[in-house]
Amino acid sequence: MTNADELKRAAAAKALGEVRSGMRLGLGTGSTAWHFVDLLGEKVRNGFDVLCVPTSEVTAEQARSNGIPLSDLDTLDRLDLTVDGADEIDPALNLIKGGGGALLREKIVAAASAEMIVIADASKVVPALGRFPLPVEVNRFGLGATRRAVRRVLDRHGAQGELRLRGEETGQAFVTDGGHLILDAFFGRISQPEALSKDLLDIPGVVQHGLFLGMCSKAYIATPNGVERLL
Ligand code: ABF
Repeated sequence: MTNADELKRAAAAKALGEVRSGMRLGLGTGSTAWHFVDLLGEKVRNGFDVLCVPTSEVTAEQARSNGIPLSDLDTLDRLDLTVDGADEIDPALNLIKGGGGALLREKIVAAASAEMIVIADASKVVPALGRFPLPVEVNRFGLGATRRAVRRVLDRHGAQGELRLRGEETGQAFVTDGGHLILDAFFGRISQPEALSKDLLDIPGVVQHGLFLGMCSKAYIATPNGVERLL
């Protein structure tokens, strides 16, 4: 295992320490969440009783192959806890997520959870959000109009860079589990995340965006000197 993987696994192990038998869990997506699901699988095989809702088809497949029982939010009303990764974490635990393309399901699952814990290595902690491009999930219909509307919002919010359709450079646009597309918005620094969130969601073709504001209650951040807890 690489050093980076060991750090991710250490953060995942801390979050696992908060899981109790009988809990209903949201399972995140990405390389850090992968370690959490892997470690949870070991506990389940030793008799731990959990029922989980995955945030992507990839995580669902990993959970199934680990013998972790799965359900969905049609069947379950509320979840006790969601554990997920992030692309950026600010000092107030606001997040940018969606670099892996699973932001819509991640946000639906986190919103249905009493608590959300983020696991990450220290490279994800930033003084202000925006260095990582903000993913904006959009409907395929009317892409051109939606893209222009998103561009106008970015200009009003001082975005410093371009708006890219994910995958366009390869000639094959990235398609989410929900069948949507992703526009990546290059900011540099997002000075008013709440206002930006509202302005993006006001565009009819925008399905969701990767700003997770006020949703995360705790983060376990792995550093070479150990795992730190941010509250
Ligand atoms: C998911 O995985 C995403 O929201 C985020 O984009 C990404 C983080 O991935 P990793 O843990 O691989 O850095 O949580």
